[in-house]
Amino acid sequence: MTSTASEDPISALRTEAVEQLSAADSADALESWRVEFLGRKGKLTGILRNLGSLKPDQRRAAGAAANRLKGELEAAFEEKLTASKRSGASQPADAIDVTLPGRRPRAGGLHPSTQIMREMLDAFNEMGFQTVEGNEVELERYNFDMLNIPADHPARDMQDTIWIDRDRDSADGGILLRTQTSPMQPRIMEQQDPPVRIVSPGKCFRFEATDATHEWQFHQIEGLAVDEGLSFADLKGTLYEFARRIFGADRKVRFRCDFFPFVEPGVDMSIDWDGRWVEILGAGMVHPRVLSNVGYDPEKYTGFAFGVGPERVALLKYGIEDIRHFFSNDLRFLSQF
Ligand code: FA5
Repeated sequence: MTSTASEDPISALRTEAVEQLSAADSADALESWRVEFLGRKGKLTGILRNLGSLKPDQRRAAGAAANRLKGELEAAFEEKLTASKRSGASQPADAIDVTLPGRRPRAGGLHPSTQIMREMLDAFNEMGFQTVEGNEVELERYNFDMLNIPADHPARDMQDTIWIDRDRDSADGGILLRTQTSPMQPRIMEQQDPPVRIVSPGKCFRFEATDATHEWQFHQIEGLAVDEGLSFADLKGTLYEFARRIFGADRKVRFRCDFFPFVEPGVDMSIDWDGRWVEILGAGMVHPRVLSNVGYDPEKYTGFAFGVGPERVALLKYGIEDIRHFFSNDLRFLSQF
């Protein structure tokens, strides 16, 4: 309803203000209403300012009516504001609703590779192996030459790899992303005299055709023990114990002859996966030439070494069907661990 010509200005303003206040349905609309009617330049203030132009007898009555209207409108505004706050109309859409039941905040977690690596390292640490961190960017000399893999050796082809600087003019050869954690063997032996008993976890990179059990980036844990009188029985005993701790006593384990230029003899170890053998590590007795390369006396010392893949171990332990899940950053996979 709008004002009629016969209404006095105060009654007309009351009618207009009440109508518009009841139509104001948001915090913004309420604020606009307040400015329009009660603000410093608002309509009611305008009426109050004009009182001076009235005759004295009219001025008193009009002043009282205008002040009464001001009180009414302020009270109506406060009431509407409180009601709209209670109903949530004045809250932004993303405000926290304190009436909802509590929800657990989403916490981050350790990557499954990190979890399985920690479990594996714990097992080796308990057997007396000390953890040593290594570097992912490696010199050709440590990744290949010191490990008895000269430039023309076919074993290099199997790990044809990611070079950072291949044709560097240096006695250390080129620089590459390491293809295995085995370069930690000569690095550690150069730094200390026997006895040595270390495990070294870290990432490896290979120019690899990927499939369910092969990724182009993956982790390995290198193990190395060198002392007087170490034999192949020590190697087998250590790896059997490791498998028992990770997979339980009932899981079938298989050793087979394998070739790695830096061990002699060499083996690989596989674990039964529903009737199928899946290789988890390569190992062997440290080659006498590798011992000589770092200045150890191969007549006096012997040692064993192994390189085990944590993602392969996790496949078998948790029944994951494809190794490519590990680095595809899919939360549906990662949040299961
Ligand atoms: C080696 O890398 C040797 N350095 C292991 C070794 C160390 C032998 C010390 C003797 C003495 P191999 O390429 O087989 O070997 O890899 C060892 C393990 O790393 C594999 O059994 C597997 O568990 C893991 N691995 C190798 N390639 C991949 C790959 N592409 N994706 C995922 N895991 C891999």
